[in-house]
Amino acid sequence: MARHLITSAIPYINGIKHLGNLVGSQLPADLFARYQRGRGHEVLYLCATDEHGTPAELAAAKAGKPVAEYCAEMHETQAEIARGFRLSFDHFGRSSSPQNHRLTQAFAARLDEAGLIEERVETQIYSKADGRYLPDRYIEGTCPNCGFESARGDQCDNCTKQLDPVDLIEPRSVISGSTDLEPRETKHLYLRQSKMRGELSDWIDSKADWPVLTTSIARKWLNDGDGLQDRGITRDLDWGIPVKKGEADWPGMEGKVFYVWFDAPIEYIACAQEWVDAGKGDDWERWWRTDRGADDVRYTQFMGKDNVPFHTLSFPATILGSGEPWKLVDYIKSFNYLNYDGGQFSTSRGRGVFMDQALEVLPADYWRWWLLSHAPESSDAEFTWENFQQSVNKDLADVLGNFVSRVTKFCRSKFGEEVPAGGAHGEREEQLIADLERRLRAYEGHMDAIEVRKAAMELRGIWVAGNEYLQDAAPWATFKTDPEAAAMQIRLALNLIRLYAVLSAPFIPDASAQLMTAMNTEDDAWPGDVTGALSVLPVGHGFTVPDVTFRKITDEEREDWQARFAGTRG
Ligand code: B3M
Ligand code: ZN
Repeated sequence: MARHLITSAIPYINGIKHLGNLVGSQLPADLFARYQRGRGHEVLYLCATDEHGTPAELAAAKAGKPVAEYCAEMHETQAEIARGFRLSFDHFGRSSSPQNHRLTQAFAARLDEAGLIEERVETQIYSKADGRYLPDRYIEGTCPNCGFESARGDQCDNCTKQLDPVDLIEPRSVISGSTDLEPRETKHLYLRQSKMRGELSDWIDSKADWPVLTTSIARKWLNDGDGLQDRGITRDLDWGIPVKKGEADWPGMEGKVFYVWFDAPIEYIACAQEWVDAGKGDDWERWWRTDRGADDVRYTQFMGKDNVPFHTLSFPATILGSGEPWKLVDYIKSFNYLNYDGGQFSTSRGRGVFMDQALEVLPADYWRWWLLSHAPESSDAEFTWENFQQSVNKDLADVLGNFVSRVTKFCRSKFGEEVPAGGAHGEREEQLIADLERRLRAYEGHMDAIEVRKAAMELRGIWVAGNEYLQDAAPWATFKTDPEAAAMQIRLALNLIRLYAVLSAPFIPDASAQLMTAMNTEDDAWPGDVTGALSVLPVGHGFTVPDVTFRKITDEEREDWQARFAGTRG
């Protein structure tokens, strides 16, 4: 039995995520976790909310709530929606946890001891009225380039020019509106990751099996001259993890917090501690410490391409720099973007389908199937309602759903609600079994390699093979001349339904559970071979006809939804 540690990028706390976010991290990670559990392996699948940084502060201010309260509520909201999508986290933690505070401060102390932290003095904008330094996004003013009056400190939304807060004409605080701003000197900590270029470069070079998308982004940052610059890991904010050297104060760093991208990946480890402290597990070190057994663990991370530099360079720099025996990631699966109906998903403009809305419209399995079977792996992908309707109606309703309904209903009407006895397999059955055997191995191969689209295609092929068999065998016709043979065909088909439930569970867990219940079995063992799998339900085994497994999407619904999600979410 292998052991799989699986993490998906931890979503920002500042709102509900859209389907593009979902398919780029949590959903494929869940697919892989379910698959590995199904194969009988030990899995620890962790995710959390990413709760620090200016986006969290700004979102809380907009909601008119204290940040801590806002984060606690939004964490619950995101957890609830994740349950709705059947994301099977072993724990859904919080980067603001006490465990992450302690661990982040401990990492900073270790890096300092290793000579990898440098204190630097720099100039930043201080607001006297607000009594604080203002990060770029907290400053607005008139754009020197186009005259737009609400340009942000980092960029003008009107002409897109990249700005520095000192460029702005009549700069003012976003918090108070005060124009009483002045540049002041302030001290910050820098992680000297440039000292680790060689080590990081060797490590990336050793990952010949990684997706090109992952390694090409990592190499670009490594080799882009200043890609691996030393990185500021502290900020002048109230909300975050206080800068400390382990448990000790850090002179000169009072009132400062760690940068969100420093503490967020450390939460992957802290989350395992939270999992233990919540009473769900008893040993986190065997997953994370190579001196405590984690050498045997295979660690896989899932994320969108924009997160790759932080996971291939910054976080490994933290881990390697600490000099402690932490587990490093073995495989990084990254994704391109999912676009929405001729444009981009937009959180600010409410364009596209957000996770909560998706579940209001249709159950999780419909979305899971479309998203996974169209995962943006080799290039960006696009969600359109036409394509969604077509996939659902064809793959789920016509192919899988229809097979289940025809087989169970025919059996009930001719043989009753139990697996019928009958003759031996003939040539057509042997041919089906050989075909399924080949397809099963291909499916396993794609799932092991986390080739999500190819795996979905193979699974669909497995469903189609059953349909074609049913069409050729035509038990309804066979029954008229040879009821024994028809019984054998149906016995095989009923067993095929159970096999489909087992194989499809990582993609469509609810439908899979429904089929298992209908087939009246808890035997969800992954098939050793197809012949064996097709004799699990013995003659005389009772079953029931399930309700409709998947319904079709009508043209009218499609048009309604298209209009409803075109923009400006309330
Ligand atoms: N929260 C960005 C994102 O959700 C960031 C990921 C952190 S992973 C440690 O895309
Ligand atoms: Zn401008």
